[in-house]
Amino acid sequence: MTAISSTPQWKTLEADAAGLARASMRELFEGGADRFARYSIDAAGLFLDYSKNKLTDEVVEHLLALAVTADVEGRRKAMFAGEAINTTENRAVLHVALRAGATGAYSIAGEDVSVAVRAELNKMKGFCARVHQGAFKGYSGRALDTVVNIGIGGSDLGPQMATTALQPFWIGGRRTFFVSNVDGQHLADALDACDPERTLFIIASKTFTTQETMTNATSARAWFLKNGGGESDIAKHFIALSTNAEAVAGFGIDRDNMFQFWDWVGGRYSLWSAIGLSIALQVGFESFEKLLAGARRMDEHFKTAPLAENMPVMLALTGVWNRNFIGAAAHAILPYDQHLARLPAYLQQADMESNGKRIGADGSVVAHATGPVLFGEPGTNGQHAFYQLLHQGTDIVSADFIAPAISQHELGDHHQILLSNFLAQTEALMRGKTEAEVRDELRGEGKTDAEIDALSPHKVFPGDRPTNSILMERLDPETLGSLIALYEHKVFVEGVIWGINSFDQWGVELGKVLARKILPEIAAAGEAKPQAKAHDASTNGLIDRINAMRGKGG
Ligand code: G6Q
Repeated sequence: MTAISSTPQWKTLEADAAGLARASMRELFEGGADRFARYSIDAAGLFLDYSKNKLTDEVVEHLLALAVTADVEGRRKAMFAGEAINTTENRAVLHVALRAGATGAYSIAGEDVSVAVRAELNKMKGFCARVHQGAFKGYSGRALDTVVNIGIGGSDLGPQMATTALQPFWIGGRRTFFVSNVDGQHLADALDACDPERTLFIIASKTFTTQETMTNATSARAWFLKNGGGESDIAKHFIALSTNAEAVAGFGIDRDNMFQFWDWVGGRYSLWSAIGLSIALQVGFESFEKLLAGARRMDEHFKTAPLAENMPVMLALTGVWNRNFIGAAAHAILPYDQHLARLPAYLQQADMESNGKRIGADGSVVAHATGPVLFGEPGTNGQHAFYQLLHQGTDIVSADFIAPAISQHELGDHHQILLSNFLAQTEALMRGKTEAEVRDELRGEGKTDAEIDALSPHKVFPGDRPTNSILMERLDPETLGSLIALYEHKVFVEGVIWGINSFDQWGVELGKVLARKILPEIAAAGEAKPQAKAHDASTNGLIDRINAMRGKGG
């Protein structure tokens, strides 16, 4: 297989980037009045403006040619056809089937999976109704108004992000806690706020073997038994979301209380499956269905729109352009909506676990950069923290700015202030501020020539920092569904171009194995342990230091 970076299409883009080195985005805007119209897309309730990237028509054309060379269309077809595109695990990648709706039909190796998907959704719907109506009661006969979702990674970040994002749609009087960290403080803090008579524990784990989740689940069960519940009450307070029926039964959870999904649903793509039950319980099943419908709209768009008008494709192409040709090694996710506070963390997993890889699908080391480092915070908080580096740092960082035009809580002029900042930042990042502008401004302030000489370099903004702006009318279940699906497909397209398998995650294994080995070497509080010898000097030294500290704590 020819490495993508050896193709003529890639070389052309390298030449484009070199040719544009001396041009500025300011000039590109001045040179093309219709730049905004040309470089924007309306789809599935979202609006993407990608004009504030250092692109020209030639670059766009060449990026599209690269997408064709990488066979984005063929790979997209293969994904939707249920082919085993996750080659290292020999699995189909069919999260789109989870949101296909009443008539959608998806199959894997000739087997229609939609029937099972719909059956499980119906089971979730029925369960939500019973909980919401108070028919599914706790051991003392009280309704369950509190949920503790115990899961980690894909079994936590998606449901947590979506539940947080949809706070205006929460059913009054209901609460959900998300416990993921094996740090006992995480579980303890949640349990402190829970009444065992009214709490439903959802053990969310695809494999039902994950150390953190099983440790938390076991401790939650012990807490429940210690605080009023009996063994025979477990079925009323513990349910499981998993693909592993045997392990669920082993834990003591009733088969009827297990909601299943399938190995063709990757953990980080699973919020649309039974893993989304915590979302549905908090916002209601109708809103959950709207979330699925929003994603479905984006799926349809992604599946059918020509590459040049395809939002996930064009977003991905800006990603490839900035990463591989402009040199941006980091990408910021900047939602101007407080309820999207967990979106950066969610997308960190979606993007970095999918595309943070150095081995191509053919087993060889790739010759180009792959996924960038993702980070972010809601605006305007980030502006008062790390935006300094975005504007004036030595590295180029690309960014996605995301905002609803109308807030779910229009309070005074808050939202106008928020939006003015949203717009000002991308304008500033694109335009920058030249030395001549700075000197003029300082002269206008009455500064001396010496003061101007000293201060002006610090006040120059180089500009040319690439950004995308993503708008929606309101952040609601549909637009959220659409937004998440947009990023899922964006990550997929980038992975195809980079020639990697976006759907495995072997890089999380080594640390897990070593932690199991080290676990018995950590002293219980007050215990003395022999000197560690099995590791490198640093790890041995740290184990000894920790054990010395813990030895005193008996
Ligand atoms: C996601 C990853 C990973 C996974 C967690 C939890 O794509 O596979 O984040 O979701 O490790 O796994 P379980 O759901 O099996 O507990």
